[in-house]
Amino acid sequence: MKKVAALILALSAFHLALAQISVPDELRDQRLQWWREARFGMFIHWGLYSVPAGEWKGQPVPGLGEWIMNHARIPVTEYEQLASQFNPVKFNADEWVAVAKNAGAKYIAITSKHHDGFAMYGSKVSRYNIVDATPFHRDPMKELAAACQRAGIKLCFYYSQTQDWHEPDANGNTWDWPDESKKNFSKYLEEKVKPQVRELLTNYGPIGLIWFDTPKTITKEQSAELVNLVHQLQPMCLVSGRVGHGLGDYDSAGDNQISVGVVKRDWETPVTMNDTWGFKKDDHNWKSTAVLIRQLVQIASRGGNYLLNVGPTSEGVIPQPSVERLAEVGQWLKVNSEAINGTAPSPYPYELSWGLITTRPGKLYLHVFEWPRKELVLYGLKSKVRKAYLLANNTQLKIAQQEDKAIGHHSLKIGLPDASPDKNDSIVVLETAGGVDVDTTLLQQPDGSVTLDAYLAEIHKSPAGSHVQLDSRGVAEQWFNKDEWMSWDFKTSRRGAFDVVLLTSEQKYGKGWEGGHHVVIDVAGQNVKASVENNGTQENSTNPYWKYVVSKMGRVQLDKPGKFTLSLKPETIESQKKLGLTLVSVKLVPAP
Ligand code: FHN
Repeated sequence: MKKVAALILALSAFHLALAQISVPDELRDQRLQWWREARFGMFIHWGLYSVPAGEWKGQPVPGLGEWIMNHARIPVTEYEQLASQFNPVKFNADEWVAVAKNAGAKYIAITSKHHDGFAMYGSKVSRYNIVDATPFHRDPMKELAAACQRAGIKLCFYYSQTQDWHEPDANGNTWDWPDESKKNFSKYLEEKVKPQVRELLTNYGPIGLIWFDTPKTITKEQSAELVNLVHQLQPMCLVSGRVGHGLGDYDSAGDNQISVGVVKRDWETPVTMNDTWGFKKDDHNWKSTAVLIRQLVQIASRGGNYLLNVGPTSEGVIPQPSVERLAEVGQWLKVNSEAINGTAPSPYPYELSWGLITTRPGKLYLHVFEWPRKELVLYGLKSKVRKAYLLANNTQLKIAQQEDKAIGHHSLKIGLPDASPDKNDSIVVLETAGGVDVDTTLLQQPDGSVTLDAYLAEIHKSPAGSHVQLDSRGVAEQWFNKDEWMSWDFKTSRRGAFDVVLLTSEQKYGKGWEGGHHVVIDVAGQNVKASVENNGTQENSTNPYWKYVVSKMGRVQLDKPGKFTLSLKPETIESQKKLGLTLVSVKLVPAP
């Protein structure tokens, strides 16, 4: 009898464990509420790495500042010495929180422990922490928690769960402990990660989110255990997507990568303001405020959150260029937050030539980056527009709405003043009668062009394998198989001759570009055969880390307005550089 009872108990424990992994959490939506409303947070990478600030033994160390221990293969015993030099006497929690608040950020996510393993809070689990191991002896997380409470900002903790270069059993330190077979990851997880996560969620009041990072070799069960631990300690605390195995409360896009198209799950992207996360004294490659605002809008228009990083110095100072840019973003948000916080994504699956759209029920916010003279024209909006005005100053705008039933074409003309209210992004608000309804077909735009993005293509994969895929930027890559091709349906409202232009992309992380592929483009019974050559490059509006390559392919004629299908089929694909064919979009540009 006892045996049966034990078996039943064991089975139910097993089922419970499975249930914890697979059952969707009903609290998830509640947890995400503040976060969806926020749309914008400030990331802080701060740790011992701010002492060397990118230089080791007089030599600059290339790469991310917070990775210096790894990149320079610094032994633990040497790196530990940095703690005695870390004394951030200029740290002032209220000032940091004020920087975030003035920027319009609604949450702060700060490194409580990065990959170097050093706890930036007073931990009883390991003496390798800011209170016990540095002359500072203060707990900045305690001070930040109090300052955030005062300012109404959510405090969130970054925690590196898998990589810890200070620990023999964790991932990552192959220079002090090269023998991977001796590593006992579970021991590290049980003895450091879980107790430290417990401390962070017990000693600092309500925490908005634990930002786990780089899941690497963690198993699904181990990720689930961390998720459960967080939710058990603070049921309303979110868990970032990088806890691993899709178990986070939301998805995380790659660093500095902005997801495209209609993204199904809640998502966030972390972005550097220069090229590093942790402070590096020689990194002055600051993104302009115009780019930062555009990134924020681009992410919001696709239903995501923007987590913009600052890397304070070892004295505890947020670099001035970051403070200035954040203040400028804040000035813009003071006028325009209605078009960001708590908004829903654009109803269009593609971007417009002049900018982007965010929405609320019955409202569209047209973010106009390129201010047209006198008039803005929007195609495809089926809802009746009751009113149009500038968000900045409430100026009412004249509108003319038309429908051409014969070709199912909707056009809205909005009269604009000559000068834009904002040099970066001026917002036109449209109030609609009823909900927002748009024609989601790919449409020819008011300037006559048609853009067919790779992420909106039908991808015809070969059963033979080696599949072309879309990376997180929406760029088609891994295209080595010439039997794989793409097609798009689109609608035009004007006839004419068009130049066919291909936009391909440099690959991420400086891997470069490969050309020389022969492709055939078919549309309206005509085909254009050409080689993909570099006829010029084009900057990407929100990401300086790769360029687009423009290839002029030829000319086609579309004799009447209507529906068309365009296909792009490779005849040969070059792969000497192992990069193959990429694709951002095919464009039809009205011929001069
Ligand atoms: O390796 C880290 C890196 O140092 C930084 O913390 C970023 C922020 O998203 N996350 C990892 C790389 O993706």
